[in-house]
Amino acid sequence: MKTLVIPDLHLKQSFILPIFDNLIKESKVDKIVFLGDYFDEWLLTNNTDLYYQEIDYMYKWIIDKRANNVDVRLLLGNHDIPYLTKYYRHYSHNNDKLSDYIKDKLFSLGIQICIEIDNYLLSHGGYANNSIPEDWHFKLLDERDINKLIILENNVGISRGGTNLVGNVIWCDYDKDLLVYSNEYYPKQIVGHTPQRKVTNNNDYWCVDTFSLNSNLIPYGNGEIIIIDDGKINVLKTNYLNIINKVLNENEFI
Ligand SMILES: [Mn+2]
Repeated sequence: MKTLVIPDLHLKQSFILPIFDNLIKESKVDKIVFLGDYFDEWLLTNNTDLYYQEIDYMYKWIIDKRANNVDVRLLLGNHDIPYLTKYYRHYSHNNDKLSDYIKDKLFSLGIQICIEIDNYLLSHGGYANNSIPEDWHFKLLDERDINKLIILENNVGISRGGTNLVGNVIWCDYDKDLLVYSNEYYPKQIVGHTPQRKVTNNNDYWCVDTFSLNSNLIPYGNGEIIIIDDGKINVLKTNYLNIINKVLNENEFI
């Protein structure tokens, strides 16, 4: 079984997702897991139209893949939670109508906190310090989970400006939490959340957040991605840098 893992997109769905179309067909990808953080990009958090455009694009793209028998799963990132709870952060858009729209789309696609694939535990930030996923983390979220999400989002680790010693699954920093406070119960994990120059692996803790931009919208990562192929991780190069540089140079972000 082949699983394509797609990290943090941050409102760049409409030019990143097409990169995978040929790969999915040619490599016969069976499953796709998104690692969360679909929303919010530096300097663009007031651009309401961009939020609608990118969630609509992603929604249609996923429905199309599912129609072609690809099993697509969505995980939840810290940048997605404010649109479910309406507790907005300084980096969120703060429009209730937009939040209702996003929540409807995410719940109808189905979204969860973590998933296990070929003995790898996949989540947005990771489970550090021997923390164990709760049962509800593996299930599709719904309205009844909102209060639990509020608690999860309010418990921030020191690594990301909070007071908890170690970040939880939503906030866990790859370098400062997961690699420092390991997890003997889950020694194989795949996460996004912490921008990387390239796909990074330390003792089978993989961080694949290679699509993130600097605060001045300069690409930080090289756009590599991974496919889990029957338990083996294959790192693949993409033409992400060409595409993102063209978009940025020609100012195609709306
Ligand atoms: Mn992110």
